Amino acid sequence: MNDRIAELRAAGEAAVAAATTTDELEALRVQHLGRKAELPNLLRNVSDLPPEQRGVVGKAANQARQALQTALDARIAELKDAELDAQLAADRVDVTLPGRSEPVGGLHLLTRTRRDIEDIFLGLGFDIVEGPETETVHYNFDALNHAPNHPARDRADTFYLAPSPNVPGEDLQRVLRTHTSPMQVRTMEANEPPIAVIVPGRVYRPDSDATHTPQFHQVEGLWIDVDVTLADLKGVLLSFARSIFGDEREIRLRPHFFPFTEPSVEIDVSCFQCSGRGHLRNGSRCGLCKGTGWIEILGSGMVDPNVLLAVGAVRGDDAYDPEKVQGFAFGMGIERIAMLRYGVPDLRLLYENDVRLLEQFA
Ligand code: 2NL
Repeated sequence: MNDRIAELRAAGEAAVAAATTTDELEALRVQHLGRKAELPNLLRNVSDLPPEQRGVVGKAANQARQALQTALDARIAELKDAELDAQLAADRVDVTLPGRSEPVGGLHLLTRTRRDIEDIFLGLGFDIVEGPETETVHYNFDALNHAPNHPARDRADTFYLAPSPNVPGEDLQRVLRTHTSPMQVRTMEANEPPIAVIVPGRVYRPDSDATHTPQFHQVEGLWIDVDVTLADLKGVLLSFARSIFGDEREIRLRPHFFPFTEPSVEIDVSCFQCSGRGHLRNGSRCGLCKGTGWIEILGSGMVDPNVLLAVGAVRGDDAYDPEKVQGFAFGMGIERIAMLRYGVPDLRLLYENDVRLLEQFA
């Protein structure tokens, strides 16, 4: 009996030593120590032996079983380590390598256009500020020289918000801002001249067609100092037009009206499709500028003294006295600039998030 036990132990230990995978070892455990294996059965049946053999055989079988168990555990631990090392080596990736796929996606045309506009004005010395999308009627209209009966103030002509009487300080009538100009006013209230800022942001108007959405994006700008003139307006906006539409561009100023500027102008850029000729090389009429050679890109003007006076009234000083300082302001729709630059025929394409539109310009 003891010989058989020694045999079983030796065979088991040899098999364990020869095993090369944890799966193999699991099979060996079942084979040598499982329910149907010989050694455990031997132990289980020790009580059937004659009393004088029970102690010796039981002890030897128990030792053999424990030895096998220990050998199995040790070998399993060893192989698990080795298998993990091998797995880690095989799965190793160099996270510093550049990606292998073609670049996917890209910035939205509106984001790219806004950033390009921002870069140009940063280069000209302007700061960028952003303001709230809901504004008081004071900042959106009154402070900007919009007369009390101005049509843009009509309830049917813009989005008013229900007052929030429970919020302290929220007892004033608010609107979704119709332009970013309120932030220029806030900037003047908080800073002495000279100031030169642009204000990009979302604005809201109740229009909806191929070239108008109820929500769109604007960049407005303002430069105030003791001697800023219409010549500066022209120089800055010519520089902008050339940066964004090409070095060959010219601009022209057409008289216009805005409530907050006097005089006011609309600015056209010479057509970058027909180089301002109004017709293409084959003689056909240029579709982009509709044969005029000019494309409207933004509105501008010298800040109306009434706007500076309203700022002065809030500040309670003469820092913005219109006899001492003056300046110009301008406003443009980012959608319009993006559509012109990228040849997008319908404004709504910019909001449908069809990747085929984005991919064309990636
Ligand atoms: C347009 C025209 C414009 C302004 C915006 C402005 C702001 C202040 C004072 C005076 Cl604080 N003016 N902004 C001036 C002229 C035109 O925008 O067609 N925008 C899309």
